[in-house]
Amino acid sequence: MLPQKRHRDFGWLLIVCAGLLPLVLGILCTAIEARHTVSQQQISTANTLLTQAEKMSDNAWDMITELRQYHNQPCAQIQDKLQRAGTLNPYFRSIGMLNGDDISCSSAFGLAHGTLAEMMMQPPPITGKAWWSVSVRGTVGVPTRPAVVFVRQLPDTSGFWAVIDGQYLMDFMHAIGESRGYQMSLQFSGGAVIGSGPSDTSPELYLKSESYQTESSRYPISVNVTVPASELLKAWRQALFIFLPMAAIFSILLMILTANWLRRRISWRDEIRRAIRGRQFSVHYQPVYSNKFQACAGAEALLRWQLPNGEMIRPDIFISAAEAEGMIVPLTQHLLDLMAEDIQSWQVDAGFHIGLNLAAEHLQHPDFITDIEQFAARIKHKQLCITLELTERSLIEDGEMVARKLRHLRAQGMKVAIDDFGTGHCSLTYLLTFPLDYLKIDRGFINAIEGLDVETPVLDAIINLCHKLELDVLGEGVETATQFAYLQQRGVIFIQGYYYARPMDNDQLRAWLSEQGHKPLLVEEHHEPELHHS
Ligand code: G
Ligand code: G
Ligand code: MN
Repeated sequence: MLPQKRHRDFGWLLIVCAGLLPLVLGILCTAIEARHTVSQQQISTANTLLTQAEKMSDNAWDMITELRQYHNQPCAQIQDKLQRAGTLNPYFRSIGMLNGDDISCSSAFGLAHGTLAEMMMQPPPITGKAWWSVSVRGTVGVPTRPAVVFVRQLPDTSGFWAVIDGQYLMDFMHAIGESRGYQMSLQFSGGAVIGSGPSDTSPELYLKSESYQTESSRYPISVNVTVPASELLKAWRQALFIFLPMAAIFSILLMILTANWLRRRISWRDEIRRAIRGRQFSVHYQPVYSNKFQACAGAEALLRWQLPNGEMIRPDIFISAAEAEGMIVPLTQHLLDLMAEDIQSWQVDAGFHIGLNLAAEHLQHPDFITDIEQFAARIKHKQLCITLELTERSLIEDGEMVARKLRHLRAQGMKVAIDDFGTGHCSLTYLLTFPLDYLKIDRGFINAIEGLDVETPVLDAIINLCHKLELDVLGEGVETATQFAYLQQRGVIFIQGYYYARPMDNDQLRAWLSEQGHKPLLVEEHHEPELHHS
């Protein structure tokens, strides 16, 4: 009972895990998705801002190009025109002319005095270029509001300048970034920072604020957009809000599926246990023909499961279920009990083979030797030859230990056969290292036989291999006279299949043995005999 209980507890854990899986995956995916969405928006916002700043620069340089028509004219003469141009065009704080480092004319102050450095409240950048622009903290007229100064110096000492008010840029940043809480900043030629947005960048949970910086290819403008952690969190929460109901549904579905699956698993175990107790299992036996003795040389035991309502459960289904749920050992032990009971009623010659199928797991089991020895002891007086049928898979897992056990049993006169040969994934080296007596060629290869004179290369190779290794060969699933004759011609000693006899229950077997067991199998030449049911 204890292992069963542990199984159930483990089942609950499995159901909880199944429920958590979609949630955890969902939370991770939405976090990644939110971060991705936010950074896409961030990049597109930065580019929008950059484009706007470039457009303003275009305007400023256009304006400066216009100003060149006033070259060499005295300020008094052009002051009105400057004033009009500076006021009627958008963005400009002021425009004007230079003479050396001095302002020679200004749309705001007329015949102003003072130097360029005084107006922009900082020394002009040393660029070595005739064209330059720089962002500044303020200008003499408006010292507390940032601005961008554009200057064009001519080869003579004169030049032109324009100042764009930073407020336009700040308003623009505000308009495109406020709803998303972005902090944005912009610099011309690494000058003063023109920025907007909250300056709070305190981390939220484990999220950090994310910055994105980009630069113009046409002008010395750089733009920085920072998304505060709180915004990332907000985007994540929004994604979760949409996703979580879906995840919850998945979660519940997966939990129901897992619970169902577990119940089915547990019920297979219980069903098999109950069926053993209720004696629903029985053994059928399929005779094996020997070409050497021209008579039945033995039989293979095949487990059958009939429900109380008469329904049969297919062996491949319940055998693999039993293997998957750790029930194959008790089931095989039960098989040995049933066989020992049946065999008591047999009247067969000494040396009659009785084949039984063993699962890989049973070979690994500590009780394996004892189980087989007890069975052998119970039927000892019948002097049968017990043949252990193993699959290729059983030989791969812990081969050394299995080989030791097989050697031990062979020393007591038992035989070892490889069942379904050619269907497992195997390296063939085990043919040399394991103590073997028979190879049972899988019926797939027998099916490939097309006619007596048509070669069947793989089958022929297997048969030759057996002859070389001095292993006895058995052909499984022989259904037609052609297949039978083909195998007989190539020296296959043992034949098993519907063509010779179907699997039958114990009473039928006894009747069959006494009636037909000693008769040779004659191949009818011209027509395929119909298969007769057992
Ligand atoms: O005739 P049949 O449908 O019985 O066999 C289906 C499969 O079940 C075959 O591969 C056969 O080897 C396997 N099988 C039948 N009886 C037993 C058994 O008692 N033990 C094991 N391990 N396999 C069996
Ligand atoms: O894997 P193993 O050899 O133990 O399987 C024997 C299986 O082959 C059993 O299911 C048995 O009923 C089936 N069997 C035996 N003879 C024939 C046959 O001639 N044709 C077919 N299709 N199955 C057969
Ligand atoms: Mn078999």
